[in-house]
Amino acid sequence: MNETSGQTDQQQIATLKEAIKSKLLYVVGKDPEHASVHDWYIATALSVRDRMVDHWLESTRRTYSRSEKRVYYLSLEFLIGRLLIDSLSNLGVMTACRAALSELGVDFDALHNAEPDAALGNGGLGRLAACFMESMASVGLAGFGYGIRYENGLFRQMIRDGWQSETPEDWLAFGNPWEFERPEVTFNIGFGGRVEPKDASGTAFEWRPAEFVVAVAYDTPVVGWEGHRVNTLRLWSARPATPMQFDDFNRGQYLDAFAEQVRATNISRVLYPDDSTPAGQELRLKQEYFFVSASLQDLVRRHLSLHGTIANLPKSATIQLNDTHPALAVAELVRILIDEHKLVLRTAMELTRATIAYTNHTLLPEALESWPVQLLERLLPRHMQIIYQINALHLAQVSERKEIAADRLASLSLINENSGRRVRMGHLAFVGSRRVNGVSGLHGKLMRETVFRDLNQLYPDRITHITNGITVRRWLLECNPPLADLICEAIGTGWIGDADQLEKLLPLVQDAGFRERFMQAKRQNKERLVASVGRQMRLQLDPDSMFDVQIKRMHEYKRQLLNILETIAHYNAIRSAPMRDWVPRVKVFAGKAAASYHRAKLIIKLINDVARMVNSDPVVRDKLRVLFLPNYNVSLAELVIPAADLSEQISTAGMEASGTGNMKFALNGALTIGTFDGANIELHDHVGAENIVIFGLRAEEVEAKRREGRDPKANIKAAPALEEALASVRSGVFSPDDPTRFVPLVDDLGNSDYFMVTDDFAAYAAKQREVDAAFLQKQEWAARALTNTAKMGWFSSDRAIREYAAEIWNVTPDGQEAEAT
Ligand code: NBG
Repeated sequence: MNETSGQTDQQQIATLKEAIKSKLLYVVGKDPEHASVHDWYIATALSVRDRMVDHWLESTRRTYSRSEKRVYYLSLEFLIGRLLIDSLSNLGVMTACRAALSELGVDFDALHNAEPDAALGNGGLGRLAACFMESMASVGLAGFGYGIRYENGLFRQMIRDGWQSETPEDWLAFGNPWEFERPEVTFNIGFGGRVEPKDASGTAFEWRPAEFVVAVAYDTPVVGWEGHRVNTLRLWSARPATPMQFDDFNRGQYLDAFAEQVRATNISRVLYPDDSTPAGQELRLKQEYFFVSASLQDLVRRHLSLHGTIANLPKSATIQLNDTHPALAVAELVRILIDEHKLVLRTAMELTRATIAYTNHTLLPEALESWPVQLLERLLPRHMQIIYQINALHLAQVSERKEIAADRLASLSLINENSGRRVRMGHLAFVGSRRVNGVSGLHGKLMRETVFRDLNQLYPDRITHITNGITVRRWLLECNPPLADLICEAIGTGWIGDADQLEKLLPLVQDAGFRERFMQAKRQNKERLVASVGRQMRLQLDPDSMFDVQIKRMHEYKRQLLNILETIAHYNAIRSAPMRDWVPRVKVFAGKAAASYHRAKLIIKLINDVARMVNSDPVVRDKLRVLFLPNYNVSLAELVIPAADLSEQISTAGMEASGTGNMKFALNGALTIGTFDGANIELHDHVGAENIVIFGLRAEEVEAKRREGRDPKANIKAAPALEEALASVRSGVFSPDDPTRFVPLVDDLGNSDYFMVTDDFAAYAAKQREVDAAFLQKQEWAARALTNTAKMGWFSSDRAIREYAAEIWNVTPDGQEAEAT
């Protein structure tokens, strides 16, 4: 008997089969004989979605009837990936669905692969938002996500002759069976225009926008573990306020007729339009305001319909800003409170601050958002006015605090007067929030010491940190069936909803038979990857080799360059003594570089050039393979992570805010080689020093070295293997077709080496050889890997969400307002 449906398994299979057949016939409009795998996928997804709807409506009714406090998660990115397996698994109908499809003669794996990834995000920040949505539903919180329904998500990466090229990703090409369009839920979003006094008093103003765009809602149900709660992810799509210009059309001016339509729909066209041009920048700002305004109008309307007055908004709603992209929410909420609800600034700010909280995800200066005052004045004149008022109030409060030196005013101001006048969005978010959190212990500390040093002195209780987490449903149960089955057999299924129970595996670390089975599961995953690489890249890999993996966005601070240089040094070493007993390794890389990030793209090319040479060299065959897997996305991660033996988390210390890939690998029984950075530190604390390989400079050492001045040339001299590797890259050994291709890369390492590759190289290379030796000790390796899995419960996003609920949102899992902290 199945718990959620009350049906026997056989009944469930029969019902699903009928449902799928009926969807295929009446919704897709095909008969089984002529249906493509894609048709079957749509029919299956629609049948599964039906099963969510009852739970969904029930969850929504509960939220209303119990007046549960809602958590609104505002994020410009949700890196969702596929939803079929997630939904089947959380609804408990995975086995039944497989059986139903098999009875229908449909191959489940092919069907699964027909689902496109919803790639509405760039990397960790967007994936975190997706994990958090799933966890909010799983722990029973009334979470509600708001974002943009981009027609084109993150670009598709192609590797042509070793270079990255980008093409649009059209995940909506065949429709999206998971979403419900809500044509009746629309809001007008204004841009431009003027601000006019409302009356003679000169205190009340009205914004008269010059143009409007319409935001239309699309809802995707997000089902939590065991289907108890289904929350909503509401994504906004942009439509023109007026239909096409009929007159123009009739006069044959077809382009003019649709000009407004194009301008409006561009807002939800692509994720992260290139913002290196003024036009791109304006579009990005429009996207930010578009989704903030639609979301706030929606949530204020919902609140008023239930509570009648705006005064108790913080009792029914809490808004989490995922980075500064939604920071305009502060100005927009204050505007709504002042212009529409007649509050005075001070009260409006208090209410705003009681409602909003902000998560910071990076300290990299180039990623700290700021907008030119001029642009804001033109696009959002009323908001700019309000930002000035918030700033005046804020700075007046600063002046009252005698312990704050007067020369701090400039750095505390919301407006940066230094390089053209710009609004600091991090400051705006900070001033408008009750709590501001970092995403790991180190990151929280560095926030206090660096970007928010002065604001922290002013509001010492505001900054906190909550270490990121990952959902163990997607990142173990669903992506690693061999290991998940083994764990369930050993300790039951409780860990799926309560990841701390993974600790029950600890006694089994001593059990040789269990370790053996644990490594067999790893082996199965490696074989799955080997088969896929064999098919797609025509490269034969040996599953007995150590699979050493670095997959993440391409960025200099993440130091893929350090990894590939060490690979070259290792390659040289093998070539100079080919008969030695080398531990065979497969070096796996994958990741996208921003389209305009030339240096990162050059590093991709270097990896591919090295791969070509190494993989065609008979001397190192069986000892070293290098591959760059194209088009990294959530689905590829789900294939590669379970197959990894070694996880590369090697950022320059102090630069990776947290990392979440690090957690996924460790959960799946890979050992980490990493720096003391971001959540690697907490990983180290949880799994124990003996079960992780740490190397390199610490954050404070990086800081001190940068301050005192460094000599990268001396570092290179002191590390002959690095010197040799660099010399070969520089002289064109890997790029005979263009010998000077990598000269800028090598010269930069000798001159500035901002990311400290040369400082950490020797320590990294030495640790890699220790890892080789450790890998040969199969029993100990298995014990260490298993301990990693067993100790990862704390890194569940359920834990992170509970911490947000308790420390920031003041809400208990049953939706009640907790005692204010
Ligand atoms: C990223 C950090 C990661 C972190 C994720 C999620 C941005 C701006 N930041 O270290 O680089 O894990 O956010 O918090 O994408």
